[in-house]
Amino acid sequence: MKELDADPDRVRMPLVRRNGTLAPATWDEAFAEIERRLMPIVREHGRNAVAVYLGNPSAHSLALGMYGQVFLRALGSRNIYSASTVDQMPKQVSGGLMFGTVLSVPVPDLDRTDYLLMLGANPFESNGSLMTAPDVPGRLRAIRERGGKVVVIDPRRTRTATAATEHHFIRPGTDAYFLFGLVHVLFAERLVRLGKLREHTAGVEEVERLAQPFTPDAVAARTGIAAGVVRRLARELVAAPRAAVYGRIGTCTQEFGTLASWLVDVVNVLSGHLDEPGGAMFTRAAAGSPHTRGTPGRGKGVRFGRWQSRVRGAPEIFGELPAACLAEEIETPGDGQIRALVTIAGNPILSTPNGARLDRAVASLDFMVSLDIYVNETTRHADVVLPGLSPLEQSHCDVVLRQLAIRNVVTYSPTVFPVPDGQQPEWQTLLRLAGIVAGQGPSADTGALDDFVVMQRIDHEVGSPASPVHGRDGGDILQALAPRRGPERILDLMLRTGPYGDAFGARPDGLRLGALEAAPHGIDLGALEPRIPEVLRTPSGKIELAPERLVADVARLQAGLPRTGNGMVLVGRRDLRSNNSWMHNLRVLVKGDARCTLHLHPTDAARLRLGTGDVARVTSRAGTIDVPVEVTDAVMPGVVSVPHGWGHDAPGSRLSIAAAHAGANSNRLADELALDPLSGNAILNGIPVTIEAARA
Ligand SMILES: Nc1nc2c(c(=O)[nH]1)N[C@H]1C(S)=C(S)[C@@H](COP(=O)(O)OP(=O)(O)OC[C@H]3O[C@@H](n4cnc5c(=O)[nH]c(N)nc54)[C@H](O)[C@@H]3O)O[C@H]1N2
Ligand SMILES: Nc1nc2c(c(=O)[nH]1)N[C@H]1C(S)=C(S)[C@@H](COP(=O)(O)OP(=O)(O)OC[C@H]3O[C@@H](n4cnc5c(=O)[nH]c(N)nc54)[C@H](O)[C@@H]3O)O[C@H]1N2
Ligand SMILES: [Mo]
Repeated sequence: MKELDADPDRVRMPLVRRNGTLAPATWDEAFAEIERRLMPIVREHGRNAVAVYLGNPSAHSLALGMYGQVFLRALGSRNIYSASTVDQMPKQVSGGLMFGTVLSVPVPDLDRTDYLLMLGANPFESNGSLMTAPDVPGRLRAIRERGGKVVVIDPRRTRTATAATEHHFIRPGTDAYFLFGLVHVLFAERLVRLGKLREHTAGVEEVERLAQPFTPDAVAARTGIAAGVVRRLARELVAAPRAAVYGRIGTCTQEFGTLASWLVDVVNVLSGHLDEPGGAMFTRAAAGSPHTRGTPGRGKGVRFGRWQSRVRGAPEIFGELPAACLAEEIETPGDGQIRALVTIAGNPILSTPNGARLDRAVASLDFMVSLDIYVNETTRHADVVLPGLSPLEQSHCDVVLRQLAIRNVVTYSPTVFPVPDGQQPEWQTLLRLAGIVAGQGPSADTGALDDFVVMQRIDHEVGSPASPVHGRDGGDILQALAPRRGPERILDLMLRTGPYGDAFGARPDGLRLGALEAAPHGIDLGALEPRIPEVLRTPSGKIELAPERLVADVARLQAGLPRTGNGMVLVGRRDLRSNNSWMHNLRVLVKGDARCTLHLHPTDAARLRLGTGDVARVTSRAGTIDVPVEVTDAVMPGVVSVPHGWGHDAPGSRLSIAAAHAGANSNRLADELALDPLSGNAILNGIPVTIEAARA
């Protein structure tokens, strides 16, 4: 935190491109430049000509999360892209279809479980993900200490796997087969335990029928996990009084991402562990959760595929398009071509497939604006860079990830340092951008816009029959939120109208931001509690175990069952001292041995005549990179691993320390044409590659 705060390379004032280079400018100059360059594009080519890419930190920042949406609504473009389609979109789709909202994702009740089956996750490096808690490694160790069991399925023997009771290598991209194998055994051996979920679950017979071909023997050949292990794990899962299955990056960013994500929860349901203490449960977050809103137990369900991307016809997904389509939408002429791009806290040239192609595409844009704290591989192409703040200069409440917390908790951190002179909070930056694209010019009154934004939210609350403030006077509520402004005002409104809220006086002991400010260590709202059927928002009011769109994709899975390819495939990995692409300019995190290496199994190394320290040339359909080899039996034979987020050698970026630890961009190998069809998610694991020695 200190190094990030003090980093001299961090951008602290707006930059505007003048004669080809990014030069310091005032905020007024920067917004004037955006007005001057962006609005003619909108007028001449329409709103879809402006694309937005939202990066990962926009899900972790109050300002970006709340006001990013305001900007998107004001812009009104269909060309919205985000890191979600190189990450968790498959889980959002499967959970949405099964349980009814875009964030209906059950999380393992880590502190009470006796048995955790974990696929494609490495919390000893990542500390979790769709499972939010401090010290996840400690909590995993505690499972074993209380006599429980942790089973890890991963093509690499990770630190998490080493600390687990049991680890099995799996051929990348085959988790759906393995999980269907478990489902097959549950039915074949009459182990299905629906318990109290029986009356709330539809589609059980359909799942039984679908699982027929996926016998333990059939899936063993495909996955590399022996049939006996599949049978035993299925029996153990059911026998364990409290058990949960959890899948993460490795199960999402792959060929069958949505099917694998679905089957994780199918197994949770069939083994009797969904919505049970110690099983896979739904968090009841203090703010922002879609499944604490509306009518309990029933809803509209989720909608996606409402339109298609222009060039490839890829599906719209919860209001956005697959990030892997961005380059072609910039490159391909015609009506609706992207001519301008706004990136918000993202580095898609390193994070999304075929980075080299995207790099060229982005360089060809007519205009680009980036909200970021660095000039990096992506933002170096911007015509205007609008700086964010150091984390110590921003208040924080992780509204999104708390919705996946393993306990109902809420915390709020005020700013540590004031906003320095000449800088401004990002919510104001986003409001000024919203003002520009709404046609109000470059100097819109952000105070008035902010009042308008909060009033819209208040109107929505008082007009919603399910809201605890339904029918109240909106003006009174606005008054009660004074003198707060910006994200704090919206957060207070969300907390007070949320499931624990004070409902502006109706529940006097209820939650409000003031209570959080008085509780610097946060407020514990208790252990997770069973929430079915109340949590459901499907049109049927049931858990949809066999949603039509998922069922339709099973044919594709079945078609691949006999496949036996024995070529090399690439997977990724994370490291504790790295965070995607943007923590590499901090000396404390990059010192020591190089992190960006190719993990190669000894038998493959011998065959390829490569040793530790040699440089390998790795080639896929999409591209080629050279990476130093690290021979290790921690990776499965036939599988190699390179971490993503490296490749800091681009001219024009301003990352002096990262440049000295450049590494290679593994996403030059990821294929932008290969998507999980249901979610539009990129396939970042299980990429076919060839490997040879790089010529010196
Ligand atoms: N091959 C492969 N590729 C992957 C993955 C993988 O496992 N394998 N993982 C994927 C996943 S899970 C993710 S989430 C994506 C991440 O993809 P991205 O979000 O595109 O990339 P990040 O590296 O997280 O970039 C975050 C950016 O936000 C900036 N930033 C940080 N804090 C702030 C702030 O407060 N305000 C502003 N304005 N900017 C800020 C940083 O400087 C950086 O440029 O990568 C994906 N790519
Ligand atoms: N230190 C650190 N922490 C982070 C991040 C970071 O970059 N660094 N990134 C954050 C972000 S944005 C996210 S989304 C989370 C991700 O959180 P995790 O998913 O826990 O993170 P990974 O370490 O990428 O773990 C994915 C694992 O999947 C394995 N894998 C690859 N392919 C397959 C497959 O086909 N099947 C199976 N079963 N496994 C496979 C990989 O070998 C890897 O061990 O981490 C977050 N936390
Ligand atoms: Mo992520």
